[in-house]
Amino acid sequence: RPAHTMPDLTVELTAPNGVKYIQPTGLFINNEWEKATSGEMITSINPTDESEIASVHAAGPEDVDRAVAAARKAFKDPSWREISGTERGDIMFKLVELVEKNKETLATIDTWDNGKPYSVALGEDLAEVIGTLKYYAGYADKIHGQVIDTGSAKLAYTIREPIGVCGQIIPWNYPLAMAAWKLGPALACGNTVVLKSAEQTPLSILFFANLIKEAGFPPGVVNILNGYGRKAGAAMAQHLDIDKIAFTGSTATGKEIMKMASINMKNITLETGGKSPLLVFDDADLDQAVKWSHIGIMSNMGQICTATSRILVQEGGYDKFIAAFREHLATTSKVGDPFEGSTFQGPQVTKAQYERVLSYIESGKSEGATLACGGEPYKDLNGKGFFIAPTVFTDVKDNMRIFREEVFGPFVVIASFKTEDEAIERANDTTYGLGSAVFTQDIAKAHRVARKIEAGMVWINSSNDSDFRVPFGGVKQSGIGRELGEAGLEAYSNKKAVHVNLGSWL
Ligand code: TXE
Repeated sequence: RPAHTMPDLTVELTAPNGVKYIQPTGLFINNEWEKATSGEMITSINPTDESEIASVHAAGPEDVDRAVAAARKAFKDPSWREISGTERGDIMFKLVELVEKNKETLATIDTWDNGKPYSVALGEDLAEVIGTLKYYAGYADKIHGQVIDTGSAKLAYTIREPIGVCGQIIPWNYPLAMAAWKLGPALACGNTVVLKSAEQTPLSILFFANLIKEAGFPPGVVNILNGYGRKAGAAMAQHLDIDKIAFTGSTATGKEIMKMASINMKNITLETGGKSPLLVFDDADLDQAVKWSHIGIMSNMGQICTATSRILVQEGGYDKFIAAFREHLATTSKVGDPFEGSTFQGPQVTKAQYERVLSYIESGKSEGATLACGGEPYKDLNGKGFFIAPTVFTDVKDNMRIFREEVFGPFVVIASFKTEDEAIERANDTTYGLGSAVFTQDIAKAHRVARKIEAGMVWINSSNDSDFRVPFGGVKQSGIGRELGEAGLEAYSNKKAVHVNLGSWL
């Protein structure tokens, strides 16, 4: 039954920008809406004014079992398993069309639930969702093996096969975009999926689930669960009938998932935390370095895994950089209601994240770094909401917590360096290795540094300029495996080798 015929599993909502829509609140299993067995609910809070938006069902282990059984059945069913890549692509293109048609509603829900500016939700997140799904829809009929020449007595070839039932656990910073990064390659390769949204932001993906059904995916191919990490997420990571687990979130949780996933040696992709360096050399275009540094840490309220949160500036340009960065921040980083067109920075996603950032501000102050701006909650909207004034600490020492730990807020540390070797050494002196950025006009230096930096991604003269056609992922404790680009397809398919004896008779 469509969600709107099930009054107890939907609620009619009007968002702060006036958009009215029907919000599903159940668990999406087998293309149907279901209640959680335990009756447990999750209430979504609007981070802008701390009001309740809606409550959704919270899956427990029994519900995970049902979703996995649906996904397994769908994986074996000819209606998915035996169709051609072209047909899979057609269903995915239909989904792209439906997302395009509903993008304003989807962006509205993400802004309401997550707090990100509406202009960003629509112009960046939804554009990325559409672009990513379209990119992988186009790949669905181009996934094939190889013939490997092994001499005339033998024919050897490979077949690219889906992995099976994939568990996907996503975070709250880009609710729909993270879902698209994971669903796109999984579905293009012919897998079936149980996806768990983050408990902080369950709403948009539930609306998206209706579009999955409408696009024509057979029942059970995509199942979407709301649920807490320690209950639903852990049940997925330990499930014996899930073949792969893909996770984006904190490094600590990633390690736990890795342990749990070992129970049946699941294929695993992890994209975890970071403390990504951004190096500004004396010969850089200062104006560009300032603007990109700002985008690289202050966009999405600093809740970006690849945020370039450690800025290292060569000593000749250090003071100038700080002055220009502060100036740019003051004129650009307008904090406020995310539905206001001029807002650059909305609230942090939850009270817990807000308090976490404030605790790092305290840590920076007590460790003796210089507070160059911000350093306190931002109070405007009647004193409500999880807003933080964009915060900059300078003269930060490498051993300070704020230099080493991921803060995940509009919070940046700036330090100076003398030589190229020193910059590289300090950039690499971290347990993380996700993003990195280099600003210089010396082309040889740019590429030299890019090679030496221990990170999954390097931006030369930009920051966080990610693209769904290019592989994304980390080294060290920032993750395992790659998403996006062709690498995303590798992560969701196995290569089976077939050896045909053409004449090696015994
Ligand atoms: O992350 P968690 P949290 C970082 C960032 C942030 C910190 C804490 O520094 O401040 O993590 O955020 C599910 N078994 N990032 O607590 O716990 C959970 O339900 C299975 C970086 O929100 O990693 C959610 O769906 N699953 C990051 C997802 O994991 C579990 C994005 C992420 O939650 C689980 C988010 C468990 N035991 C936070 N525990 C990035 N890399 O972009 C939790 N989950």
